[in-house]
Amino acid sequence: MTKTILRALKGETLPTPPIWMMRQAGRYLPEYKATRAQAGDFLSLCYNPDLAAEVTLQPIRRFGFDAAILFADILLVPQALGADLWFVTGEGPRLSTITDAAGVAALKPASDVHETLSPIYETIRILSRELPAETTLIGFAGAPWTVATYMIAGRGTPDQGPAHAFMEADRTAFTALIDCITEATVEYLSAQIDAGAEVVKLFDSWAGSLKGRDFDDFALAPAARIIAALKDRHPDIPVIAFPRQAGERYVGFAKATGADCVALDNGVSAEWAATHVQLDGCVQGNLDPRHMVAGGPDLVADVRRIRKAFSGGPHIFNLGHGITPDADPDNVALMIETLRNG
Ligand code: 1CP
Repeated sequence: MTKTILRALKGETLPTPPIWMMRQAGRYLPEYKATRAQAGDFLSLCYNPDLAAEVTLQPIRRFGFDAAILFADILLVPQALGADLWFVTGEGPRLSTITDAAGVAALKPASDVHETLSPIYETIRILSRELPAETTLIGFAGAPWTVATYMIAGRGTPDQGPAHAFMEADRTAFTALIDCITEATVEYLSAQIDAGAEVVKLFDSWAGSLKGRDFDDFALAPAARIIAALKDRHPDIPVIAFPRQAGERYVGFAKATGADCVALDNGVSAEWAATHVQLDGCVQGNLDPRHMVAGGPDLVADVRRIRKAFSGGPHIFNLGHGITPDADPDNVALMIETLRNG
């Protein structure tokens, strides 16, 4: 029997949509915090295949999600390309910055990324052995624009200002950076698939700050290139694209990029997306992550509303963005129980 997530990704409309959750392994789970403490810092956890596999499995054991997502981070690719990367507790990631064409030219070639990233492939091999037979293993990478915003600013930014400024100052050098990340991402995701990932997802968390031609050139085109290269090497592996906060640009995104599924944030309504986006194939997501903090009847009502809105086509249930550290695991259980038992 084919796994439910793979069936939905092939275009099947299922009576109960399969479910997983962005950031399902994370700080809202006490068992994650315990393993994280054992590993030391966040990067040591990412690069420790046994412990990374353990935290990937924790939400599967606790909740029985239909998919597991590899535990790693989108910022490992910049590190593999030669950037310095560290995490400041309570604040987030920090990287050495790229400020001009010379900085782009100094990056390592895409084919070199495996040297740094090989422990990630080992995590995937462990998970392929240890996951329950019905659970799908999802690999992932950041989309080039989102990864570039961190490489340029050296940290997360509310408006991606430094990346926009670089783009305006030197579009050629900026395009070279996007091309470099694009090639590295093809290498990385291909190797994840070779190791056992059954689906891959591209996270373009900051796609919403690209408009017009910039969206075409730096969100749509790189995703299309990555997906075409992956389909060439691995024609049967489905790809989920997440151009977060793309708004109206969600329309036609799957067709333009070749993605098998588009992940929706909670800034668009499920009813709108059902008529404008789901007509091209599978959709995923859309539940406001704040429900995982607040719970209660509003959570139950929204799960039912989203399920109903997407019931006419292929759908994978998920949040509109990652679950937050202040979420209550009981609300996750309530979401799953509402979905599966009406
Ligand atoms: O302290 C901790 O334990 C670290 C918190 C944490 C976690 C659990 C970070 C730091 N990364 C992760 C894991 C992670 N990151 C996963 C694992 C799989 C899962 O979903 O369970 C994934 C898919 C990511 C992807 C990721 N990392 C994205 C894209 C998705 C999104 O949330 O928008 C982004 C933007 C990052 C960068 C990053 N890594 C970590 C933080 C706190 C951030 C955001 C930094 C910022 O913008 O300020």
